[in-house]
Amino acid sequence: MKFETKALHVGEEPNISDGGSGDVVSPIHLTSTFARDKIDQPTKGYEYSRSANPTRDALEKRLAALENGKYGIAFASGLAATATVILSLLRAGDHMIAFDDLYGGTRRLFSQLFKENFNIDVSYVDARKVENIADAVKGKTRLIWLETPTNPLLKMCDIRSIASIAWDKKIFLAVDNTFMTPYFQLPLDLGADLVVHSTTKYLNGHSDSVGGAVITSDDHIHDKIRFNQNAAGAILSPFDSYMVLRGTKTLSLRMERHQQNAMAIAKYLEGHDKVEQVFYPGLESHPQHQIAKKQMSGFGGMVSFELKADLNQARGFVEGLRLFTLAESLGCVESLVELPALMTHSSIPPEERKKTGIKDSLIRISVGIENIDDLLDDLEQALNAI
Ligand code: P1T
Repeated sequence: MKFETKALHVGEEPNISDGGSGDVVSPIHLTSTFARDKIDQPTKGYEYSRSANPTRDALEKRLAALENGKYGIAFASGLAATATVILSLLRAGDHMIAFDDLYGGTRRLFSQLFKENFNIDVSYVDARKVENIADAVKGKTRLIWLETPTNPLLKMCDIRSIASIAWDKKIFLAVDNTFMTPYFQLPLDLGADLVVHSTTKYLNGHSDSVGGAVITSDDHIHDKIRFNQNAAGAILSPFDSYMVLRGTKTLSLRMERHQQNAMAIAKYLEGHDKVEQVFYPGLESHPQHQIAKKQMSGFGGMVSFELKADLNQARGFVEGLRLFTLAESLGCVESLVELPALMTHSSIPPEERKKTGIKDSLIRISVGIENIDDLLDDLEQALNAI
């Protein structure tokens, strides 16, 4: 099956023969526990909803199919997924390598929880240069963690080349595919061992659910993460599983529209005299446009740009937008805007932000699926007001 077909059918086959009612849409199995005939084993395969639940199963099957993986595991949030991966693959004293541009909350988790409390050593490197990854490998390196494109600067790295280093050195490679979604990028096909998602974003797509996921084809990785998810408990609820399942059905249509609008906005901003620089993988001016074309089948809906302005003027600009909602998060149908230095990346110390290139005048927009003319009009009035 092709992507759009899998997004509608995998995990939600109507059951009309085997005593089922023929629901076309997966029911929301709100039960916390499951009855059994005999004490020895669960009669229908389910015991307790932390361990497994039919609605979550349906979503996990679909996510696995969309990422071309064998297993999907759905979590209570993107960070719950990330934390469970680290708890499952690393031990105290191990080392990991991470892209130096990452969602601020992911970096906070690595540096302020795993490093401080569990002595997990993290080297942040500019993964745009593959040699930087190779140079950072040490004896105890167990994991490479990438976002590509990154949050918020839309930097990219070559997944296939980094996967070959990981393979050679027997290090796990995890790629956070939240920005591109499997519609535009398939990290497992490029050699990654695991894909991680914040389903809060494009996969659900409607700003009404917080969730996360891990997808892998590796039996050993799956078994460990599945065991630890049950042991530690960071599961996605049946209701949220249903929401994400529903969201995936229109993912392909939404991503096409997000991208179309984002490209138009990136080009508009690039030609504006109050804009210093625009970061969008689809622009030919993006220094890594060739990598984007090589490993992605589209460029997504996220655009960042620097204003020729100071922090106060940047603040005035984002507060002056009328249609773009000033809010954290991304990947939903409505357009959002935020100022990374004061919002999503404020937990990163200013000197680290500076090193990575996150300036105070950097604006990040998550381009929604509204009519493009209305979005451009809104940007125009707010830019004029600076
Ligand atoms: O918020 P949560 O579902 O826990 O997902 C965390 C996360 C993981 N990975 C990426 C690439 C992300 O962007 C996020 C969350 N990001 C935001 C809330 C944001 O506004 O950037």
